[in-house]
Amino acid sequence: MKPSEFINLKYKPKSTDLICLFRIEPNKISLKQAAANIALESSIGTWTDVPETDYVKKLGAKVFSIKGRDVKIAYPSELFEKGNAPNILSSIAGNIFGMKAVKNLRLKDIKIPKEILNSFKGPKYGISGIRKMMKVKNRPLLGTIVKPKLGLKTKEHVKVAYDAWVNGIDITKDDENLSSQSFNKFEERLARTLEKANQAEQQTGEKKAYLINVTAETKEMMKRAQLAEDLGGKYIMIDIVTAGFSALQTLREADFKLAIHAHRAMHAAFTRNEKHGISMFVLADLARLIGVDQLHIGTAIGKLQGDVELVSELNDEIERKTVKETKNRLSQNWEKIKPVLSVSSGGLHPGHIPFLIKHLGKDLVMQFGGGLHGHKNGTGAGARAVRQSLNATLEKIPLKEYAKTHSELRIALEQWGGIKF
Ligand code: CAP
Ligand code: MG
Repeated sequence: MKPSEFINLKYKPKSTDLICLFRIEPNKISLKQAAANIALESSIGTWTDVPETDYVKKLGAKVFSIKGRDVKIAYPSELFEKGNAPNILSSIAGNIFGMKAVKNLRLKDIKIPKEILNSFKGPKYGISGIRKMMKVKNRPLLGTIVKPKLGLKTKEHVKVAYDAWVNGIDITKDDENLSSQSFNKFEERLARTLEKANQAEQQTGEKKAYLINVTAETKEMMKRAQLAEDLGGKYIMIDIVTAGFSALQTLREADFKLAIHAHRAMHAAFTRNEKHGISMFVLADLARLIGVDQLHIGTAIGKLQGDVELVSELNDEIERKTVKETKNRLSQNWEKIKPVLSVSSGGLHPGHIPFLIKHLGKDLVMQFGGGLHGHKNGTGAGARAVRQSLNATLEKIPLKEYAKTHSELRIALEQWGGIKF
C-alpha cells in the first residue's frame, strides 16, 4: 500500500477499532504525509512497497481525522493479540517515535475497544475493594513513604513505619528505589514490618497496610510477592515503568490476594514533554487495563511536575486540570473493569490537604514523605499533624483555627506552610 492509502478522512471508525490521538510535528514533509507514515509504520507497512495480500491490506491503520496537528488513527483490533499489553504498545507506541518523518510525536490519548478491554483482568480490588479492605468508608486514605528513602537499616525502617501507623497513618510504603539492598534486605524487612503493622492494628483498632516494593527481575519479584502473601500482607508495590508492562502483567495474572500499588518512577521520561512521548492518560489506561489497584497521578501542588498537555508554558491551572482528568480517567466506565484509586504523592505536607480534597475529592490516597518525617518533632508528630489536618478539613474547620489547639499541626504549618502563629 502507498502511504496515501493510509488516509481516509471519510472513514467512520468501527466500535472494534482501537483509536489513537497523536500530535504530529512533521519533519520537512506535509502533515498529511507524516500522518500517513505514522499509520503505516504502526500497523502493517514499511519504508518501501512489499507484496501484500488482501488480508494484510485490510489491517492497514486509517488516518480518519486531522485537526491542526491533532491526528486520529483507527487500528483494526485484529492487529493486536488479545491480553498482550506490550504487543499493543509495540505497534501504537513503538518505532514511530523515532521516525525521520516527524520532528516530534506525542501519543496524547487512546480509546480501547471492548474486546481488547475484556481480554485483560483489570484491578482485583479497585476503589471499593480497597476501601473495604482498609475499612475506610468516606475519607481519603493517608499514606507515608519511609524516609530517608535509602540507607535506613531494617530495624530503623520498621520503627519509622510503626511510628507513622500508631499516630494516624493508614498506609506505609517503601520508596521506589528500595528493594533488597544489603542494609535492608527484603525478607527481613517484610517480616518485621508486617509484625509491627499487626501490632499497630491492635493498638489503634484501625487497618494498617504495608506496601512493600517487590520490583525486581520478574521471577524474583514473583517470589517476593508470594512471600508477602504468605506472611499475611495486604498489598505489594511495583514500579510499573521500570519493571515493565509484561512484568506487571505477570504479577497481576498470578492473582495474589494482595492489592497492587503502582509507582510510576521514570514516567516523566515520556510524559513530561508535551510535544513528544506518551501522555499520562495512556499510561493510566494501560495500568488499569493490566490491573493495578492504585496509581500515582501527581499532586498539582507538590514537588514534581505533572503531565502538562498541550501548553508550552508550565501553568499551574492546566497542571491541576491534567491531574484531575487523570483521576477521572481512572474511573471511566469500562464496565466490569474496576476503577483505580488515585494516589497523590511528592512534596506534600499537612498544609496541602484542603487543596487536595477540594481539587481531587475523597477517593484518594494522600502520601507524605518528607512532609511527615521531617516534622521538627519526628515521625510520630508528623503523622499526627497529617491526621489532624485531615480531621480539620473533613470538619470544615480552617487549618489555622484547628492548629491553635493541635500543636503538631501548628508546628507543621509554621515549618512548611509559612504560617505564623
Ligand atoms: C514522595 C516520593 C514519591 C513521589 C513520586 C518521593 O516523597 O516517595 O516517589 O511522590 O511522584 O520520593 O518523592 P515526598 P509521582 O513526600 O518526600 O516528596 O507520584 O509524581 O510519580
Ligand atoms: Mg519516592
